[in-house]
Amino acid sequence: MKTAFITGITGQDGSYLAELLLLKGYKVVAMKRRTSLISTDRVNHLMDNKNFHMVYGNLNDSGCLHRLLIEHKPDEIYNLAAQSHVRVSFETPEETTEFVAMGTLRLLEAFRNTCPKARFYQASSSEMFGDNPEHPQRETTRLTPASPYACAKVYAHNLCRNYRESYGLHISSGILFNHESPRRGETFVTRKITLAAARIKLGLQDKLYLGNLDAKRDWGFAGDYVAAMWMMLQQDTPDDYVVATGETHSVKEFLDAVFEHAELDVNEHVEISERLFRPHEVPLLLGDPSKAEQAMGWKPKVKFSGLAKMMYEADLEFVRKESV
Ligand code: NAP
Ligand code: G4F
Repeated sequence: MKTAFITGITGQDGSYLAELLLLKGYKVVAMKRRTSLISTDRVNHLMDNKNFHMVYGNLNDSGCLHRLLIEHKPDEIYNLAAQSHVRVSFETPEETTEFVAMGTLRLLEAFRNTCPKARFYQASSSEMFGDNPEHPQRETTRLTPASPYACAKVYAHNLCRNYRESYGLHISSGILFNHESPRRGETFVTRKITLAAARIKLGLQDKLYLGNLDAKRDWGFAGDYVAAMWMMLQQDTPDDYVVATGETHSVKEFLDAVFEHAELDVNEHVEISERLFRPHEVPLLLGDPSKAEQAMGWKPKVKFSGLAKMMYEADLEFVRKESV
């Protein structure tokens, strides 16, 4: 039985990845940090699985990372933990850099020193392309990060390549474009829209405040994207891969798709708030996933309108249950 070590288990991707690895017969050792409120909603359904082990740890704590890797001897390490909100990174740049950049460095050092035969996945991001107008973006596109979050991800991405080349380690980075799901954090724009639409539909909310509706993103489904993470670590040779749908849509298009499906009027319920704009915007992300498709046979199954409907329907159900 293979052992996988996952950081960021309480997040969207951690929960889908853990499900996938358990189905594949892995023992999953999942690291969570201590929080004052319970944060395990997305993985509570896995707690009774005898192959799922939740352990406390933090990317801030080198000693703890070394101890965990020595104790559990993973075959695969998936580094998903991050302060992952781009706008928040402008408000907490040091904390974001500490977790995203230095946290990755600490985990890489623990990996190199304790279990160098393991394989390592790094959660890199399309945000690293920033405001580079060249598109579609691929593995070779120049990185021009446009937020403290993206700058920290570029550091971590480069460090992973450097450790791979310097020490011959099996490290792959997935340059994942935006991926969403009913488990997406409530402050990311897709989930903010689907949750608000569900609440408006049920008469529990009237207004939805949004920022820049013109930004375009290449939105896919998180369940599809965690499969690409696993596939990367099954390759004989480590490498970096863009994971995307190859389609881009504006925030306005996502809003319209959800409100149309919900039979709601955008003009009646949506207002623009300057507060929600960013100091520096990434105007357009569009990925070219052809390398992942050719090398690993990876293809996204869920596309834009299916995603919008899936998320709205799940939120309608969620809000109905919450309000009884
Ligand atoms: P998410 O839902 O925000 O989850 C982030 C996870 O990191 C949470 O489990 C969080 O724990 C944990 N974490 C934060 N700081 C930590 C620390 N210091 N020590 C240990 N754990 C810590 O993010 P996601 O959407 O699942 O994304 C997973 C990874 O992919 C992230 O690295 C993100 O930057 C990257 N990424 C995401 C996307 C996307 O569209 N979703 C695209 C490209 C790259 P708490 O629950 O305690 O906060
Ligand atoms: O949903 P978002 O906050 O995601 P963003 O900034 O693209 O970042 C996400 O995807 C990255 C991959 O490209 C990940 F690396 C990162 O961790 C995260 O998962 O914002 C999407 C767009 C932006 O252009 C933003 O300005 O939506 C626009 N937007 C408009 N109104 C809003 C809002 N974003 C948020 N969060 N909230 C709004 O009210």
